[in-house]
Amino acid sequence: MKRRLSLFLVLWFVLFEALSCAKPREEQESAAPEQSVTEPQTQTVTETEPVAEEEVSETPNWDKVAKPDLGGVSIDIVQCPPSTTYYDALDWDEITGDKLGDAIYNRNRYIEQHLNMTMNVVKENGAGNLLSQSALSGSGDYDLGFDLIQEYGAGLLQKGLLRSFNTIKTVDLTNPWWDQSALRDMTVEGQSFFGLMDISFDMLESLTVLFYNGALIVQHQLDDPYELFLSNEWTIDRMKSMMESVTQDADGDDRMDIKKDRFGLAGREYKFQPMLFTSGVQLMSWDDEERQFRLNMMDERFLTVSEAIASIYVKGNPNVDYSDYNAGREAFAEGRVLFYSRLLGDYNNMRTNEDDYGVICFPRIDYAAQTTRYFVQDPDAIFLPVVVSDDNGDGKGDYDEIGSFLEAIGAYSRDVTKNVYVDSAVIGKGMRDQNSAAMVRIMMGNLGYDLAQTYALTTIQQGFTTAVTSNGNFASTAKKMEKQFAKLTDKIVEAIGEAAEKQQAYMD
Ligand SMILES: [Ca+2]
Ligand SMILES: [Ca+2]
Repeated sequence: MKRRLSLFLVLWFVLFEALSCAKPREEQESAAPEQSVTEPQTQTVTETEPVAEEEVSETPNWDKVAKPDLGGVSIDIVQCPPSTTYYDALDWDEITGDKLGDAIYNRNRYIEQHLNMTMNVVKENGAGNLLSQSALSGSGDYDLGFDLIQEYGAGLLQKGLLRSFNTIKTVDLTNPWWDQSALRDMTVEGQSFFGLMDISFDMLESLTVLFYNGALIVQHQLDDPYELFLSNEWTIDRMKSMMESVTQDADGDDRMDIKKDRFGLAGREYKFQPMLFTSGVQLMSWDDEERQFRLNMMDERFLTVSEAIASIYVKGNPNVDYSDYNAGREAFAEGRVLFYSRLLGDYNNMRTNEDDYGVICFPRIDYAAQTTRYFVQDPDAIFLPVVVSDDNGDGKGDYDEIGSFLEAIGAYSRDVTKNVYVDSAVIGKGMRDQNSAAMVRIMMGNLGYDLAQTYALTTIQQGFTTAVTSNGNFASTAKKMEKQFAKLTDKIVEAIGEAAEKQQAYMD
């Protein structure tokens, strides 16, 4: 059984990879006529005929997903009021002329019509708390919540208020619209409490990236970062030497000031996670065989990577300033920063930049790692509470209906809405060149999530960050934290065990 399941997973990964590497639609269209001219028609027909219907469909996922009549239920989702700078809204009240906003609005109405249901998105501050109250009181006001994972995920789980998505029989988590990277990184004891899927684009908006200044690259005759990436030379050392050649005490007062001088790197440091992920290591992981969390800080490769990270981020390095994010953004806008570390969604704030800029992933320590991932910083997740409403009055919470809704909207978003996000929101407005667009697509195909963040293990995160900034001894820091790590993670394993037991009762 287990082997068969993993074979399915492998197949899905292959399919997922194939989909995410697919050429943009324009290229496919322009290639098609040429082919029909040069190839004999008969050959084309015999080769494609059996699956022709499926291949021409622009909505292959939507075509095959179940679209049951949900009998008029209302699925009530609580989320925080949408950010003004990030695309995290699950719904809008009306058509406004914004391409992505309208695509989301139209998607939702389409799903409502096809499934005979209402999608009711309630936008309130503290959505995670409201979901908590709804489940605790048993009112079932909200069928789903959508909020920041670090702020609410572990809290809701430890209060026993979350139900794993794999307990819903209408949900199939191997479907590609469920982020397979998130499932791989965050599934513990076979339970998946955090919904990262193609209903929102917040995990893409929350992808950590480096924006780079194109003019400085030219002026200082530096290599193009994307070319380095393509030739497997985009390493932490390479980035470091580029940073060094740009840094300058512009006003000559012998001190570096983010408001005046020129820097190799500025922006947010994200607890130094991005380069761990690109280098194929993680602060902590779940060990399925031992059934416990592991702190990886003493592993040899983790130490090597951490020391390389510290060589950039250690306090006092004149090439770097991450003390003031806003000043860093201004310095980048003014052309005084080579690399600016921020979330992908921050392209919205950069349209007034003087110089041309591009997007590149964080570099890695070397190209030995086969498991490069691109770190997603504290995304919004979908939470499924242990109490939901029973709109159709069959005496059972409407879990099956919620599951069918999520599957349908995920399938449709993957086929239609996600393309609008990538093509018009990210690439059409923000990314100034094709290389950046290609880079973004590569990153989106392999996201990475941190368990210390997911379970809000702030003291563990803090221990690591202090070791980095002080260029401290990682092994001795890890040794000191071991006991606390065991204590904290035992509580999580216990909470997951209790949640699993509780939901077993619902399923019987
Ligand atoms: Ca200065
Ligand atoms: Ca019901």
